[in-house]
Amino acid sequence: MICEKKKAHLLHVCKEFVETDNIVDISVLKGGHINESYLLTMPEAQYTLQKINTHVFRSPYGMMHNIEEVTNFIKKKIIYCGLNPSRGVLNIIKTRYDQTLAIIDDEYWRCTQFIDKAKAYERLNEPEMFYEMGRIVGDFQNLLDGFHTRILEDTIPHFHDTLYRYNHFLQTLKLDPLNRAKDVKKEIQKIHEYKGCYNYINKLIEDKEIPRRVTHNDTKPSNVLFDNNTKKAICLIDLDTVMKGSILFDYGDALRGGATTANEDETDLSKVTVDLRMVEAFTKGMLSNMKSIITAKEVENLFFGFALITLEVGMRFLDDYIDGDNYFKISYPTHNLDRARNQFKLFDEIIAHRKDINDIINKVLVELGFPDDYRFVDEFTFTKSC
Ligand code: GN1
Ligand code: MG
Repeated sequence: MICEKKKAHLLHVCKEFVETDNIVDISVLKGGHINESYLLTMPEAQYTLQKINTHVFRSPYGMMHNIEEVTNFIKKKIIYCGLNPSRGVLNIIKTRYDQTLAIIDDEYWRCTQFIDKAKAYERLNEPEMFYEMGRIVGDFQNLLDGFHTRILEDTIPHFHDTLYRYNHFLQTLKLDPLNRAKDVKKEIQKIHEYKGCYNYINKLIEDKEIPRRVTHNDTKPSNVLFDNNTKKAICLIDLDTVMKGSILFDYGDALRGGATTANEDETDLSKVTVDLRMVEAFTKGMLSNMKSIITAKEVENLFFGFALITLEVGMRFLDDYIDGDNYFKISYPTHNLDRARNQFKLFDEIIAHRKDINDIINKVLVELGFPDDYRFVDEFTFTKSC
């Protein structure tokens, strides 16, 4: 339910994008830890209206610049392939003055077309659907092949720079504004234990061992749209974090959210483990669509991406908990701590299933006919001193 005061404010915002006399309905869209989202229903179509969280996105215009450049590029590729771009990519609705953002009372608002007869799911329970997600994550790379990373701004600098995240965590620990650190010593210890691993992926990029790509950076299942009739994945949504990065994080983040047996905030940790069927489904979908793009070095490090992003996200939840919950939206006081513990348990399960996961990756590579040098070599262990 939206209160009258809020409704009046929303109508004021809507005026920038649509003819308010024709509005059929406005409702809250749940999901997402950062922005505030609403579903706007008009006679001709539905739209997503969002208030940008400027505490997180300090450069909203930079973010919209990235989204506009990437979606325009994808649109052209889709048209070139003779397909329909209205269902294959996010469509930004500009303001009446042709702007990507409306600034109202110091708030930044944007509007995008809500693709009809399509749906995003918080959890994907069927391997077939997760395979589809893998296919669309791979397709995102295909569609952006030829798009130069230099066009993009670093809208959240160091977003997946795990070492930077660790240093930030150390700062938060030092400040410990609510005196919470004393109660989470075990969790803090876990983060310290693996500090030797945090720079590994970024070093691979810096040393040009793996390519810097245009990546989505938030590939959770709820950020994929599925066609209601065909159940095929149509496109990736929530392009807020599109920046330059590594496919290892997009791969890992997708598994973190989709190949776990429990929700991100499940507190019964005995329920949290890796669903190997889902690992296989996603890996198959993604690699089948990236055969001509992904490098052997990237393939070799897919497992590492899965493990590292899980620890990184856990670290960010714990950082925010100790900091006083200023970043992620929470529903109760220890929500961020519960999320962190959940991610640490998932990390332990990933490590425990290392051999199974790598066997799956190798099996998929053989099935898809990748050359022999595209294999996971089980020499590298995610050790505390890697
Ligand atoms: C945030 O807003 P949402 O839910 O799409 C976060 C991601 C985290 C994710 C954890 C900009 O994404 O990095 O992985 O929560 N987005 C930002 O669920 O920080
Ligand atoms: Mg997001």
